[in-house]
Amino acid sequence: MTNFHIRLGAEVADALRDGRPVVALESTIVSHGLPRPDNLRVARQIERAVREAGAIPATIGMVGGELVVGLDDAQLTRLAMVDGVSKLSVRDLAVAAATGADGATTVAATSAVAAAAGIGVFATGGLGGVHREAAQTFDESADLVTLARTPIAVVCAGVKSILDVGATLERLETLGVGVVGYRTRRFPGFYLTDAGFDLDWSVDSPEQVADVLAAREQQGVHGGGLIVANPLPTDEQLDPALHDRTLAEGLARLAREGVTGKAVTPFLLAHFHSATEGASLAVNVRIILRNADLAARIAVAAAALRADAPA
Ligand code: PSU
Ligand code: MN
Repeated sequence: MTNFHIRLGAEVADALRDGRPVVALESTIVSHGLPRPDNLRVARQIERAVREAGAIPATIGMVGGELVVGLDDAQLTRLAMVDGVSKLSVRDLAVAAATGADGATTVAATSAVAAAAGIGVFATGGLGGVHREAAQTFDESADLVTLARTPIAVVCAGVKSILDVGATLERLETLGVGVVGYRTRRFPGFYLTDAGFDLDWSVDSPEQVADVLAAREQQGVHGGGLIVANPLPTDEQLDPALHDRTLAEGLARLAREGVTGKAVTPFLLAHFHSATEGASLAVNVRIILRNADLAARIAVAAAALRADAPA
């Protein structure tokens, strides 16, 4: 293969050409973040949530070396079900294409590819960030540095609670990544409603997020990403005691089994799913569906704003 251009799914290509709302979705949560066979069912549910809120879903991934924006159902099924799907961050995209790999894109890679394809809104569960022990291991997700240079709005429930949340917020500040709470001034903790940190800014509606994006573009001063932090309602979060216990066990197993690098996040997520007997999975699914819905409403508001703007 020598044509390495990004391939747009037909529906996504039409929508982008017509200026209709599109929401990018990542595939790492499907291939590496959720257990089979629930992952495929959930992947389809996420796409449905985007459609129900009026936007076109564009799940991004690599199939046989081809980088696709808007995977079709057969491609989505392949990334969900076959063994040997690589976890692709931004740096892996070209190598994976040249070697004909199947790959799932992380938040970093999905953001970068979506922005390159002209998509401005992305929904996921939780971002990567600074790992505990990062002072020794230097383990900080490429999600952070990539968002610093990528003009996209990412709707998420904060960063995974397996991380050092305070350090992650400090790094986002340093890197110039905007963070707004959706109807909250507390940073969410993924499985938990509140990670224990205040936010400077809160937005109240999809229209207000669309205004932020329009302001960023018109000012032309800062082209980085915007995190829209959308917490779970407290009655839908994982039981905090169960959460803390599971996390402590997971971190101990990580050290005992010597897991490092890009295996850390999938390992801890899998530990949560098995140790909570599915409770964390149910919470994880609710998080993603809520974020997909909000992202779609933001994309709809942004498209309406573009349509109103004087040419
Ligand atoms: N959040 C989830 N599930 C996931 C991930 C995040 O709820 O599977 C994935 C995302 O793709 C994110 C990646 O970009 O984990 C971060 O991995 P790392 O820490 O290796 O950068
Ligand atoms: Mn890492």
